[in-house]
Amino acid sequence: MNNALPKEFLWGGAVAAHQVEGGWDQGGKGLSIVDVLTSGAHGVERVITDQIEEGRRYANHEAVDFYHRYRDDIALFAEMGFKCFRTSIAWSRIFPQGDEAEPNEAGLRFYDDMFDELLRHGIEPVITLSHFEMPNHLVTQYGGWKSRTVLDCFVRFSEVVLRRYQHKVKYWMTFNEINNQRNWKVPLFGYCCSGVIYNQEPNPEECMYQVLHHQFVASAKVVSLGHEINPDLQIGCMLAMVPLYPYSCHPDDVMYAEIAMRERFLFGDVHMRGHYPAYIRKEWQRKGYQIVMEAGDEAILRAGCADYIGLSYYMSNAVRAHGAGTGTALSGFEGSVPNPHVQASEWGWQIDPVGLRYTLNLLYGRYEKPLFIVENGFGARDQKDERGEIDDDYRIAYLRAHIEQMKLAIVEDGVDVMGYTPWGCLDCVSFTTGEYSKRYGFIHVDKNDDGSGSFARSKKRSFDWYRQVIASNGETL
Ligand code: P53
Repeated sequence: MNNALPKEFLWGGAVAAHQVEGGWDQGGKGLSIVDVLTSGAHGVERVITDQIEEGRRYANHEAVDFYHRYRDDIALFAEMGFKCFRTSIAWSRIFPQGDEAEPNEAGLRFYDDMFDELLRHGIEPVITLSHFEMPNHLVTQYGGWKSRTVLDCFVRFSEVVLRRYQHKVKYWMTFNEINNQRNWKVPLFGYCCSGVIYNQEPNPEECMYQVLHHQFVASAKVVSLGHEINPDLQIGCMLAMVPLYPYSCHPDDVMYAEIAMRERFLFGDVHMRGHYPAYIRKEWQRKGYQIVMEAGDEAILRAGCADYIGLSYYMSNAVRAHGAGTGTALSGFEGSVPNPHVQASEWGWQIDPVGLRYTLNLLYGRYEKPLFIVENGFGARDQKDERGEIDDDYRIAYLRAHIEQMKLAIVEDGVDVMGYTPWGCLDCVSFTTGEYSKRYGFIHVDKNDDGSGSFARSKKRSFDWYRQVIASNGETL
């Protein structure tokens, strides 16, 4: 049996524009929805402030200053041997308000230069079109993705960047973790996915499905358009894959978990099969939801199936049919209960490497399309030792265990995995909490929650470890 990973396997790292770039008001960039989102902490919610308020902290304004430092950062990625680098394009750099007829040339040039720098080092850019941000104007003026106008604006934005970068960027994804907003009770998720705070709507769940319909149609349009522009482009969807296990072998738990998993599969089903599955039509009927669709939408969905599934995997959750009610916000599912067989991080994320192999098999079995692990990683508080170094063995242990399981999925189960890009390869601003202190990187950034710090970069112990992993194509773990 061949135990080696394919030689073209895409090792790399992942971030998102708003979590690293900073330069929030530079190069003609418009105000983005994340520019009015305050810093929080574990247990302290981030606040959506409509406009920038004095005396509040907004970590995304500066983030880790990648906007000015990307050349040095990319040199470090190259030193680790990255084959690819995943980031996103900030929509508000290209269309500051979102509804202009013409794009902002300075914004386009920034990404041209950054992509050129990657390519010069032989690093393939992997680009998400929408990663938890949009021009704020599209929210104040149109109500975010509730509006069909925003769909058109997004397609225009996508067309501009697909055309402009078609010879520099081959791998694209439409909406980052589109399924997070299924958890509509947490305001942050709907806000960042779509610019909509669902629990302020008269019927939050119905509204969420309407918004999703707009995004599914937008995604399918962009896939078709991208293939027209250049048939070589690979355009994927992107799902947050937190598998929901049955808490026990009680048939009710097993059936409960099956139904719970529809909160994940719905998204894969529409993106990859090009139509709404039977269970969701039944749910809409049962609840009396009227999802407005235009003539032609179904044909658009059918024609625009995504080429691959990008996925994040950090944790698994367990669900229980009876006597639950301790649901955690992250799983988003009412019946979720702590899994006694796994341990959780300080932020309550349950660590489960086998769950990655399980997830890859689940997705590959259902869709038989290539998978790309575009996020995986361990958020932790790193401490410098007396020599000023960070010995992040816990992060190495987490990544090693997950890579081992990924290899089993590829080598033993035959799952087609295109690549692996650990999240936050460069320390960045946490999405859920807006902290600097929840760190994922191989590269440390000297920046703290109170705003102090020089932005200086330094290598953690995991830096050399990951370099070896890549150099050996996953043999030396
Ligand atoms: P932070 C939940 C479950 C899995 C992934 O998160 C998730 C979430 C939260 O929505 O989000 C992804 O920084 C997301 C990134 C984010 C990363 O996880 O809160 O795509 O933007 O930074 C890690 O620790």
